[in-house]
Amino acid sequence: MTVVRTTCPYCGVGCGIKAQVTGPRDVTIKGDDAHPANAGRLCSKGTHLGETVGLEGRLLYPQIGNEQAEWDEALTLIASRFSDAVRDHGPDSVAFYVSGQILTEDYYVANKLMKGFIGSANIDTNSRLCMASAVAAHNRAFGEDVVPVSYGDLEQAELILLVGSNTAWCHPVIWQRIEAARTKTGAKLVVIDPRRTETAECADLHVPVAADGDVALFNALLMDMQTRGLVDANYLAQHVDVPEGFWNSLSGSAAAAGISEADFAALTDLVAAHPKMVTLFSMGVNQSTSGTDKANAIINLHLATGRIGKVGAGPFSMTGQPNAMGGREVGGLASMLAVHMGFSDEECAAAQHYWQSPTIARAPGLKAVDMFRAVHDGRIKALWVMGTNPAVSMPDAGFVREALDKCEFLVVSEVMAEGDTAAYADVKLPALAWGEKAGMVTNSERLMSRQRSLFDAPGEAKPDWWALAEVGKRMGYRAAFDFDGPAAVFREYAGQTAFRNDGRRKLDLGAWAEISDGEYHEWQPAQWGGASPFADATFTHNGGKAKLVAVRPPETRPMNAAQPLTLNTGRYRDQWHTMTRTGLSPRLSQHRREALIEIHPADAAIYGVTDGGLARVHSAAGEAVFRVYITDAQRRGEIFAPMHWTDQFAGGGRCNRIVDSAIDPVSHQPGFKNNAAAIAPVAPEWRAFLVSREAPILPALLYWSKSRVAGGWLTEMAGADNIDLDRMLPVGERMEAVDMKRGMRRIAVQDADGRLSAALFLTRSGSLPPRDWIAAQLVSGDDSDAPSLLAARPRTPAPDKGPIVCVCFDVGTKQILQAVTQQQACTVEAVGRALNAGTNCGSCRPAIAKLIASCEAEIQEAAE
Ligand SMILES: Nc1nc2c(c(=O)[nH]1)N[C@H]1C(S)=C(S)[C@@H](COP(=O)(O)OP(=O)(O)OC[C@H]3O[C@@H](n4cnc5c(=O)[nH]c(N)nc54)[C@H](O)[C@@H]3O)O[C@H]1N2
Ligand SMILES: Nc1nc2c(c(=O)[nH]1)N[C@H]1C(S)=C(S)[C@@H](COP(=O)(O)OP(=O)(O)OC[C@H]3O[C@@H](n4cnc5c(=O)[nH]c(N)nc54)[C@H](O)[C@@H]3O)O[C@H]1N2
Ligand code: SF4
Ligand SMILES: [Mo]
Repeated sequence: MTVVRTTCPYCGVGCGIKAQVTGPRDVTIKGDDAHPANAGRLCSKGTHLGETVGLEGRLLYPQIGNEQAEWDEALTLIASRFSDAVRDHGPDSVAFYVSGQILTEDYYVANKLMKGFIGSANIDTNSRLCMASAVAAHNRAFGEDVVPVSYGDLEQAELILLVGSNTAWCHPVIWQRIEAARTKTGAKLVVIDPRRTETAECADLHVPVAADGDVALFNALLMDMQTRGLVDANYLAQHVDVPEGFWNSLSGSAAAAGISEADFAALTDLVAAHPKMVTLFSMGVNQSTSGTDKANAIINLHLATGRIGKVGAGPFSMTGQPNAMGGREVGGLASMLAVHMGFSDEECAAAQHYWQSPTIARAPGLKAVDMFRAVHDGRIKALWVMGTNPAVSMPDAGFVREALDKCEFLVVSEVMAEGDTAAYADVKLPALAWGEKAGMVTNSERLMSRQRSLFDAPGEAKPDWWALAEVGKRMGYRAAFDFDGPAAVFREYAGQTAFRNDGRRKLDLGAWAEISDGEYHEWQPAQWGGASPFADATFTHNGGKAKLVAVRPPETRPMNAAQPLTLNTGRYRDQWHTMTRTGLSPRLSQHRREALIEIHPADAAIYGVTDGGLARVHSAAGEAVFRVYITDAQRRGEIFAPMHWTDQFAGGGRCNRIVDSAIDPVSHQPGFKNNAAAIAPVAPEWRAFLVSREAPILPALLYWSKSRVAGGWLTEMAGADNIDLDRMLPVGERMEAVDMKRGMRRIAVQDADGRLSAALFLTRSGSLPPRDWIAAQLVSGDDSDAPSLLAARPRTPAPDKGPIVCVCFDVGTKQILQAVTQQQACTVEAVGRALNAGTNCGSCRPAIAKLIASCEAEIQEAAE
């Protein structure tokens, strides 16, 4: 059995994996202890990758219309449609919309084809929704998109600020490194987030900033540092350009940031006392109509206090996707040309010369939101979407769907056959998925690692770079796209970063421009720019100085009586984006089975929504239906919805139905986290759930949401009218129990072998039984004679675990609370010893800590 060293396909932490292939589509996953990013650690998503490598639902053959086609036919069609559009309407009539989840080689070929050979810069990526504000801020401050720090700095810092980041859920291995460092060094942790997330629960200080209060907050911090005499005048004089009137223009305050004076004082005291400070930030900063200014406000604070380029200090924008950084390097954003070059005559000439290309893009292209507007109004005739699901993930997704529908020619490169975006495709191309494809990714700290293949290509799936290169050849550019493998693409890319660079840009991979196929195969993780690219305090701007950027707090959104709430959106611990992969895993589906709308108890009372009930949220963009979760972790007046659910998993729970497409004026990144919205209860006539071996085909309903369980599906439903639910049930032997008084119906269906194939529980006014035991009967079955099933009561009752917290060992809330209160397991470690919970991937450790904290009173009592 071979062990392959590869990299996790999820987040930008970029953890190394040791994958032991145990069968044709089976793999055992372990963290790679030799990988510098994670030293053996993995979170829940990485740990359970093995559950997502099956071929269920995969797109395995090219399709034209919905008919299977030959690759040659599909590629020739794409080349001719793109060529026709360029001939008839010019290069800007076509576009690529790609992803931080494709590999560096894929990205390089896409960028080269669009900018050098088609001659347009209409290539943008989902990184526009993710990192664009950080990129723009880096360019404004440093003159180049360079992350100034490394993970190692977290272990050296005295103070870590997390801004707009739910690190414990979204960058869990960075989180684990922070937690380990805090234990060792006593470093302080501050979380600046409107919500009291699990990350915030663990902090020394939680600053519940108001939506988009960050510029006001960081400006106020900088003013406070100036008052205290903590601005580093020497560093500024030697290494930073300070614009005229900068200090007088600064405005901001605790009140403007929406926080108390006490919280502000606590924060400034910490910042003043600890020069070794790292500020990590992600989507709460970037995804905002003031995102670029927020990032610059953070960078200003670091530059002005000289807290950059030194061990344990610097601003640190985390990347979301595994190769968001690789995409930024090759230049896959419409706002860059290539390899950190912009569109000056000199840079255009350099790129054209290096590519020996017939043409070159001379100005920035359309950025995501504008690109779909151009598709909608017919300016874009042909669009190629690769590795992203814009029908779900773009703001105002209803508009984006109209655009996709209208698009004259839409190509979608996918790994899944059915998807919200793929539904609109004229041509679908089957891509290699993680575990099959091979190439390079760059993580948040500029560390380049290899993804390596574990399995043979299934069906006719091919690498994305190959499909792009084949289209390039068929458009007439045979020599320029004649690559014999990813190593050849990588060499050409590395060469471009060095071409006419002469030390002007930090991104220089010239040392790898000639590596052999063998060396590429054996590649060990390597960091470009070194651990601290600004250690010498020279920046990329002409003259070598960084720049402070004068930024003002944004205007607050005018109060709107019809939509009085602020809608914030984001992520769950165990789901990845649009769920095309994590949604396949029964274990990962346990953490949050449905999309919840989180709301403060006082607001819930005002708007009449109840915990566990349903609510409709509406905004100017549209409406969506969610399960209600009442929690005082929300600020008053703010609600939170997850971004993950698609039309494949829920009817109406897609949050970008209700997020509008307002963008940051500098980066053009959408402000996903601050929308005006309203909420109202939904009162269904009936509620039901279905446990089934096969995915059900659902009629139109007021609400439905399905999730994976071992051996099948669990579907929650609610409706207004009488609907013939029986049609959803498979054929087989049926048992039924009806309780007219409570309007309860229970039906179980067994197959010919007497195994449960489906169970439906419906009620009009009563409550529904717990789902877990019933769902478990799809696989265990030994306990499930018809009467106990219909009574929803096992013959040998097992204790109710409560909602599952630890998905690795199936440990629930109730078990943990019991261990805490009855076995005095009062630390996360003690709970681990008692129940194993939290001892594998560690993703649930913050949740366990929170449960322990919730028992504090009882623990005290017991101790007395
Ligand atoms: N489990 C999981 N992990 C992931 C992903 C996933 O889908 N699932 N996706 C990956 C990707 S691509 C990305 S981009 C990252 C994102 O990682 P994060 O940025 O950590 O994730 P989000 O949940 O989008 O948003 C973070 C926080 O920003 C807060 N926020 C909202 N508005 C504001 C504001 O005005 N100011 C401040 N200071 N905070 C605010 C939200 O309340 C939220 O808790 O995660 C990566 N990792
Ligand atoms: N409301 C709201 N919306 C958001 C966000 C938010 O916080 N709130 N966050 C935004 C952010 S930061 C991001 S990064 C985006 C993410 O949004 P998307 O990029 O749309 O999400 P994914 O589900 O990761 O989409 C990847 C698609 O590519 C397919 N795929 C996987 N591997 C491959 C491959 O190797 N090749 C090809 N060709 N296809 C592949 C998958 O099946 C899937 O359909 O969402 C954005 N949208
Ligand atoms: S933190 Fe988790 S999701 Fe991110 S790379 Fe590591 S294992 Fe993968
Ligand atoms: Mo992202």
